[in-house]
Amino acid sequence: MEHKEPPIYVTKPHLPDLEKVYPYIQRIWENGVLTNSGPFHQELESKLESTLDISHLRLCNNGTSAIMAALFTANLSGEVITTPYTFAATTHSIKLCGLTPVFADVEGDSFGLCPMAVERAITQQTSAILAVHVYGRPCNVEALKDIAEKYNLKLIYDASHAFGCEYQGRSLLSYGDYSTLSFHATKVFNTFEGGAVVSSNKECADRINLIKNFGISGEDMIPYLGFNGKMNEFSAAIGMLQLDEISLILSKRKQVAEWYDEELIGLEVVSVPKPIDGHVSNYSYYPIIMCGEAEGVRDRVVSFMCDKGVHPRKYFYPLMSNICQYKDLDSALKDRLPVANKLSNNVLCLPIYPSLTRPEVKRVCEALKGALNQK
Ligand code: T4K
Repeated sequence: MEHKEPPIYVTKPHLPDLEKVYPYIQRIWENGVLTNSGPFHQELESKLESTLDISHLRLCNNGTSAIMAALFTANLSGEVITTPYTFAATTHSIKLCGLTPVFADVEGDSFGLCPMAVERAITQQTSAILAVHVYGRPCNVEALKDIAEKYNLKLIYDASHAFGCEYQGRSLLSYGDYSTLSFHATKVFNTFEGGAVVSSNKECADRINLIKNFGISGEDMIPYLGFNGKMNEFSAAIGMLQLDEISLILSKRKQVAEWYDEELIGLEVVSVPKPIDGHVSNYSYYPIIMCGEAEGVRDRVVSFMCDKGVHPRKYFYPLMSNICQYKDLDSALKDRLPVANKLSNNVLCLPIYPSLTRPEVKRVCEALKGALNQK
């Protein structure tokens, strides 16, 4: 359908001024070091650790290889309990590492794994829990830690959405044995493609370094199985520039979220997830949930909005337990995942990014309200 105004997509990457990029490129050309832990790579690692107030961060070439590096390093076998309400990268990483994903349901408020459902899914074969801080909202980290300790399981967080988030006065990345980050173009902090693993101790972080470098520890030593998960110098340089502007990026995102909050007040058919006590958000996504059970409403809303040039996204649909690679794992799966199925059919994420303007937010909300009036 025709619409005159430019499209508004779910996100738009923040980019540093091109003028600021040139000197960094010049330094790469002068150094001749393009990858394999070059000077920008090392600088970015330590700058990220100090900015995020964490230790043991190791850069990777994307968020997926960060998850795989964590799974490999944790030395797992058998089954990994995980959430179906996530991006394909989480579940596929488990399978690609030769492990079996076992889905447990999520909580309606945090969108993260439900601890009781996790405990019910534990078997003799379980070796780890891979949870996701969906939209940067913290999982029930205390309960998951208790379960992991009780059953001697590794606890890994896919924290791809959680850059800069805090929970109970400390970085959300400091919970669990490992937290993995994505620095993809669509993320709060982007290096075009990129990612990182935050480990709970130096020994594991050192091992991540080996795993993401083919398992090589020296010219004549290859003690581990590994792959190429290294970040290149250009991405690391972009990361340095993005980090200089991270406060501005986060405050602009917060402003956009507040505009939405104002615009959506009183809209009864839609609910906005409530803030979680003790959580400092990075406003990486602005999810809304269609209330009521009417099937297909969310999809009609999305297509109506797209016709108006506004492109929200159904993060996360389809649910990972419903896609062909995983749906036959367990015939009772669908019945065990009522909350995840409901969210997956009713959530949409509205556009949010630092350069989104107030009139654009109004346009998004008008398209949403128009769609809701149609149904
Ligand atoms: N774990 C979780 C929980 C994740 O959400 C992700 C990634 C990962 C792990 C894996 O991390 P990486 O290996 O990717 O580092 C996007 C992203 O590609 C993906 O990184 C992200 N999650 C996911 C939630 O969203 P798509 O398929 O929606 O991307 P795409 O290309 O449709 O982009 C969305 C919108 O962003 C476009 O409509 C326009 C805009 N855009 C996108 C790109 C790539 C731009 O304006 N410029 C760009 O360069 O998956």
